[in-house]
Amino acid sequence: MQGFKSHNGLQNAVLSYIASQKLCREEEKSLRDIFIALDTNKDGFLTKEEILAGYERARGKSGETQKEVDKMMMRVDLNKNGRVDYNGNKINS
Ligand SMILES: [Ca+2]
Repeated sequence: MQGFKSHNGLQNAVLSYIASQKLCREEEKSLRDIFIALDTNKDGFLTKEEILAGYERARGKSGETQKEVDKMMMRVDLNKNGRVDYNGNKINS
């Protein structure tokens, strides 16, 4: 999975995608690629489980991984529905 090598890269990508809706086309495409790669059931949303699975593919399984994903979801899951919407240009909030 190219572009998905370090968890910092992933976390920054997800957080910056949420934080800024004004990405250039190339940035948006590469972030969407990451989201799409993580969205294993292809429903247009990333659940915590899917993000965690992506982390574990990149880094291996550990308690730390779980904690980091928990933390990240608290920041990106703005409406607390347990998932991140990457369809369209706006994140649900
Ligand atoms: Ca999904």
